[in-house]
Amino acid sequence: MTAARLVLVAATANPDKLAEIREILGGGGVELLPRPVDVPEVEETGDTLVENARLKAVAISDATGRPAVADDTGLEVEALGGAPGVYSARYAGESATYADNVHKMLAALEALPDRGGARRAQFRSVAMVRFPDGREVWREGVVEGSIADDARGSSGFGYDPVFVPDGAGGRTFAQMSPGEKHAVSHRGRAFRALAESLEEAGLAAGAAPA
Ligand code: ITT
Repeated sequence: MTAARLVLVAATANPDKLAEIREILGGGGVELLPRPVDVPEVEETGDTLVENARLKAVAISDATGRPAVADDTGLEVEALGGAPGVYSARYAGESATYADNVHKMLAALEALPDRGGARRAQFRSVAMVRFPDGREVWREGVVEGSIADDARGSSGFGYDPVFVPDGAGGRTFAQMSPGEKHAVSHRGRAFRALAESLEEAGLAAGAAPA
């Protein structure tokens, strides 16, 4: 007998993130539906990744009456006091492009007396499922690394061309295949842990269907 799949509506409006979440969860006990286009953009007014993930998941779950899954992610750079962190999407302004954000980060590090030293940094993701009855399950994923001197590579998105994860031979995420990135990334870790928790709670395939 095949276990029932848990159907989740994606809360992300970022197609690059949606593609990664699909790749990471692919083949498991979760089926992912795209974010409905008629739901207005959610203002990310929280001070933490968990608060912002909750705002996005609640909005989509309330609008659709179905369980929703959200991802909130930040890049924390030690020499910049943890910035851009929760403001990663709008680091260089409300309508900043990925390139604008990368440029601002490299310039901010270059302006420091020792160019930011070892440029230590980490990506942090919170992956959260919210059910229409108010239950929620969330997990966090972190990957440590450093910020490169210059942008390198063309895979991935966002800050990938300047993030060098530890243990990958000095390559940036943008110089790795999607599978290599997901194996060690913040998002890969957060969503694999989330899928495991949903399974353990009997909410996704892998557990006996209700
Ligand atoms: P949603 O809120 O609609 O999901 P968003 O792009 O606003 O989309 P976040 O608030 O989580 O998502 O913003 C995080 C930003 O950090 C994102 O816009 C990218 O610039 C960057 N980012 C997130 N994940 C990344 C990754 O895996 N690699 C590189 N940069 C990433």
